[in-house]
Amino acid sequence: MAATQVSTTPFDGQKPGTSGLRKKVKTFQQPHYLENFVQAIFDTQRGLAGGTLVLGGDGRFYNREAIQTILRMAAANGVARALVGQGGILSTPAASCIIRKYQAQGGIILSASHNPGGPDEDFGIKFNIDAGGPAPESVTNAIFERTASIDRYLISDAGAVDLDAVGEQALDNMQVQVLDPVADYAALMEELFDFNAIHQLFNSGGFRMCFDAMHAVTGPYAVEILENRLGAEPGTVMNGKPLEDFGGGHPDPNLLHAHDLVALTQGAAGLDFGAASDGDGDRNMILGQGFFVTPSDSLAVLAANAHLAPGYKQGIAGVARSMPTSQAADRVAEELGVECFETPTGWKFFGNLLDAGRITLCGEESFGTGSAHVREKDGLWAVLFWLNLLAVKRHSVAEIVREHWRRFGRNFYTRHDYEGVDAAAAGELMDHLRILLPDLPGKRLGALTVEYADDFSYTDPIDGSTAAHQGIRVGFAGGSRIVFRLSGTGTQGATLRVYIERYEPDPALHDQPVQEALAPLIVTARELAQIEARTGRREPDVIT
Ligand code: VG1
Ligand code: CO
Repeated sequence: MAATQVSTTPFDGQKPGTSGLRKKVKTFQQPHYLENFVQAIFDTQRGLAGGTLVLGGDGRFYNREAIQTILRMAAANGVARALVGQGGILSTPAASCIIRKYQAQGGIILSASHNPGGPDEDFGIKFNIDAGGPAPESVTNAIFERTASIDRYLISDAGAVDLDAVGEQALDNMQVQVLDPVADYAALMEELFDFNAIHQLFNSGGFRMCFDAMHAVTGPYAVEILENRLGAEPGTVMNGKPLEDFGGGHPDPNLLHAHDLVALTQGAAGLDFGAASDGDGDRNMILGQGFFVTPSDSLAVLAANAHLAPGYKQGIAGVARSMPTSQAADRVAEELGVECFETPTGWKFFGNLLDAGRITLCGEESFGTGSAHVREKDGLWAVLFWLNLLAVKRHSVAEIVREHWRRFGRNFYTRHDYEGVDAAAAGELMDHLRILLPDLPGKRLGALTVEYADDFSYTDPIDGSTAAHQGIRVGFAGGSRIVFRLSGTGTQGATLRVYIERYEPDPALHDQPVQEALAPLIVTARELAQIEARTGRREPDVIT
């Protein structure tokens, strides 16, 4: 068998967004489309030749075909060893864990995360660097530039690898190792959390929980860790079988898309704990009985209680949150006397801070929480962290969060998404806001006075790299904020995200319904951005 060189021509728009290149499956199925992007990775990431590549995906439609193609290209490009998840499966955090553990030179993760899957839905590809995290912008820009001039790719004509047989195989001169996708990850979780305490909680008789894998990648991980190792009742994991189309659902763990799970936690007979993860296993949603923990609060609660989990008993070095994430974690960092960083949206911006030991925990409002144990956000990790807290404290989820609010105050928080908006109109809306910015400080909007207004830009404190135009921030006296940005993960039209936050120190006012507590700010946001006039939308499609 031999490597063949195939002539090709560039495709427009192979620019990775917030988290890799995401397009419709049909786009990826065009001849040479996947190959061009993958070759651009090999052409720019020279360390892969002679090195180790980790490869796996969330099991969505087209995963297996893409993996076979990438393996044949890896062999032709001189990769010495490929580590592949059995069945082509690796959750995003497990891929990060494996890159680090086996000191690979990088990894390719096939996923469109929380976007639906199937022949007419979405597919995605992402490159992770040797530290285990998403490639920084310098790398994704180089890959994108290469896609614009690519004229050939290399591919072996060898036959298919048996993805289901754990063990070693050869593909030309490349060694292919098919790995149990769960084992290394599960071992890492056992190092970080008190499995005995969680086991006892499960055996205490009074604790009932459910984990919704949403027919996505975390099914096998959750069954092994929660049911087999921790002794949760069989059936604790619902929708645990990964399906190519996620059962037709939207594998996004939020109140809208995980409604079956949410229903199980409602009412007096509701479960004590509910949790869910997304398509590729890096997001998490945490629920108590009749209680939803916002991801921003979850980060703050974990930061305040980290010392209760064995992996973090020394305390945390610092914490980081993406800019639109609520400022709840900032208050905890201040009290702990550790650094707090505000980064642009997307996990790639946490990598340098984690590598440098400046932060231990980080998170995003978009159901993402993680730590220095890997370089991706990690859904099951967050679930285990919460279970560890519950096992130690023996309080309910709601009690833990309410106690946190009493101590630190509550950051009321909501995100309103307007999906499938006309892209030109969305761009103009953002331009309109940019024009308003210089005149906003000092102005009264509704009952509040604007303190600052800017288009967020970030300078990485470790390597000095910069990222501009990361979202419009309008901050008010007293700590309230409105943030506007356009999504970088969609595949159709534009998605406008409006993030709204208000700080409330008074415990007597902590129980208001969130949308009510934020109602005046929501009106201000809509008026300021002229959302209805510019998009034709009166109400958002998704509220989280
Ligand atoms: C969204 C979230 C962002 C997250 C990204 C990837 O990006 O807002 O916080 O990092 O998805 O998550 P955007 O650009 O659409 O707002 V995942 O679970 O898709 O890897
Ligand atoms: Co994801």
